[in-house]
Amino acid sequence: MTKSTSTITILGAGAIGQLLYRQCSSQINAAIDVQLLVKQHSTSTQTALVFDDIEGHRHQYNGHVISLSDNDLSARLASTQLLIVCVKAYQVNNALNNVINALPGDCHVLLLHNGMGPHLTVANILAPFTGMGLSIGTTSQAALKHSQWHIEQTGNGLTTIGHIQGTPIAPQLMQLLNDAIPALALSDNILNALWKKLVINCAINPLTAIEQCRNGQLSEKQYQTRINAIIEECVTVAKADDVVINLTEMQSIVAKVIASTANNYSSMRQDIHFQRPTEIQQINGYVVSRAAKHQLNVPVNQKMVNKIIMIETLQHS
Ligand code: KPL
Repeated sequence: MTKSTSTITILGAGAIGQLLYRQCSSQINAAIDVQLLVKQHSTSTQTALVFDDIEGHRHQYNGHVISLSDNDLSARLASTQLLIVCVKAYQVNNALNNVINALPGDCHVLLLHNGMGPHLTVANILAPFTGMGLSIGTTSQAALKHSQWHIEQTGNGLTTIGHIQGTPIAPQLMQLLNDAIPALALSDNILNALWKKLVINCAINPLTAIEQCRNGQLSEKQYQTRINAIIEECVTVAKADDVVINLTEMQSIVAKVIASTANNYSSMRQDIHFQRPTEIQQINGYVVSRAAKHQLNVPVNQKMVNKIIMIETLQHS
């Protein structure tokens, strides 16, 4: 790694973590560097990575990967001014707790994961670290992980970031993110953007996981009643949470995402297929828990949660 004054550390080497690493590392300069932080990694920090871009071109390059189990973690993180958390939604709290004491006191944390919920607890984790700021983001970029260090970008899309608390992301780091991530937008109403992405995930993810199908199959007529019911329930709960989303607009967005990602497998379909834990609690489960808070009934979202939990339980029994 070249000598630099600031480092962006990306926590989590899933498909989106590696995609952001690729995008940010193509913009590094003498003042800003980027590294990937993973749970376990060999002592070697230069790792051979493969990135297939959306036009089908393959890029092989060396990436800077460090491990949470590194004895010298604090030194490795000493210049981290921005930590981008790209782990699964249910791993966010643990991942952050594991790293927080090794981060500099003025580091900014950006959460970028599917689903909702962790922002409610992360604000508490960060509370004692008064110099640390928090932002949340959501991305519609899509990538597929073929093997540990080989990803393929499968979709372009908007990435939206919103500042939640504390000092905002430093301007030079924001500039790098802007140059690195195509279609990056700043939002002063990030909860609205997160809810919209949540509704998309609520409608697509559990059904494709239950059916073990590609997203495109959901355009068939047999799914429309369930998809519409899921969306309607979500919009009602969002409203009770003071987030206004237009029902017709949301139905058309979901239909567009199904069409534009027709060939993709959703992340939950993949999780069930590979017998990994899913993010159901942070997707339809979040809607169910917010509905309970407002004494609303969301039977179709509840059914999705029950079915996915049943499949996960059967897989692990
Ligand atoms: O975000 C996604 C996911 O798979 O989690 C969608 C938008 C459904 C694309 O597959």
